[in-house]
Amino acid sequence: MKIIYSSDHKLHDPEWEKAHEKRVAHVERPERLITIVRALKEKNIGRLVSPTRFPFPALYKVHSKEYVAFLRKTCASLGEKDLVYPYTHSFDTYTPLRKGTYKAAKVAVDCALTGAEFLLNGESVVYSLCRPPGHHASWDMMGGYCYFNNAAVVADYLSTFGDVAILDIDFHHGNGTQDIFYRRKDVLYVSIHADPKVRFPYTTGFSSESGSGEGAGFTKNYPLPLGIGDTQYRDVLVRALKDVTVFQPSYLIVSAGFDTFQNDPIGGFTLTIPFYETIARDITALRIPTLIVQEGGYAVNDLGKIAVSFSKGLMIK
Ligand code: Q9C
Ligand code: ZN
Repeated sequence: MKIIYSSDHKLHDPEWEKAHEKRVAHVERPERLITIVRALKEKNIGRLVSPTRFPFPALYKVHSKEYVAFLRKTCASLGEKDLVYPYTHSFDTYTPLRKGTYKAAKVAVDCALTGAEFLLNGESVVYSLCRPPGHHASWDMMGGYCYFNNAAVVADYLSTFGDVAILDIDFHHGNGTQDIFYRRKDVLYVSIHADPKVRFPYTTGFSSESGSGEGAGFTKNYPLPLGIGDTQYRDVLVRALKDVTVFQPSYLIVSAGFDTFQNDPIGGFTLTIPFYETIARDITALRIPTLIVQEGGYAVNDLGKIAVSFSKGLMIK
């Protein structure tokens, strides 16, 4: 299995975020991917491949040129130590810009697109280690630690070759991805996440949101109460995978967040490490060419083990 990775993600280090007017350590740290890559190497899992640089048109299908330019220019204007929370193009106070953020975010998109290229060339499962994550970013808004929506860019790109399903298993609802495809019937969005009444992003991800216009019925939300464990999660996963099967997509993109893990510092489900292998097996059992796109997951001490477990389930002959 090919694993797409670039160390350029380290250019984005959010360092701190605001919580009740105090500065607290930011959880979306470079150590997340460093740990995952180290563990995969140690266990000899997969083959690391560097992303190639893609031209901008694919990005401009999902994000406005004005937003992309705003990110590029704002980051370029910053000094090495600066950290700013912009007051336009942002919907929360968790998603800061640093000098290297734009470059890291662009490389994350390239990691996803490079993975897609391998699918088009006949690979069955590819794992793109994207960082920063993407599923909260919409047309011209950053938020939830996300700047460019890696999964959405790659879904739109692949949709020119056939129908695409996105399965989002991050702990949080992917409001950005949902928004981008809400009116489309050629990209199915299915998400399993924490009840938005109690967890970020709070205003989207309710089961009543199911798409509109031509896209009516092509968005499916499965919000779950906090405390959910392996068994209950799997029941819902099976239902969500059924939605994917019925849609019969040519490609499947998985927004894979590991913040569903029991010890995640900002999560609230109780999934165990071995269960990630089961999730991956259930996904690959569909036999649809599949791109895994890394989203959240903040239990830095266990992320390596989680990624190893998940990857074991991805490896099909
Ligand atoms: N101060 C992803 O998992 N809320 N984003 C955190 C803690 C924001 C998570 C509140 C959570 C965003 C990609
Ligand atoms: Zn998340």
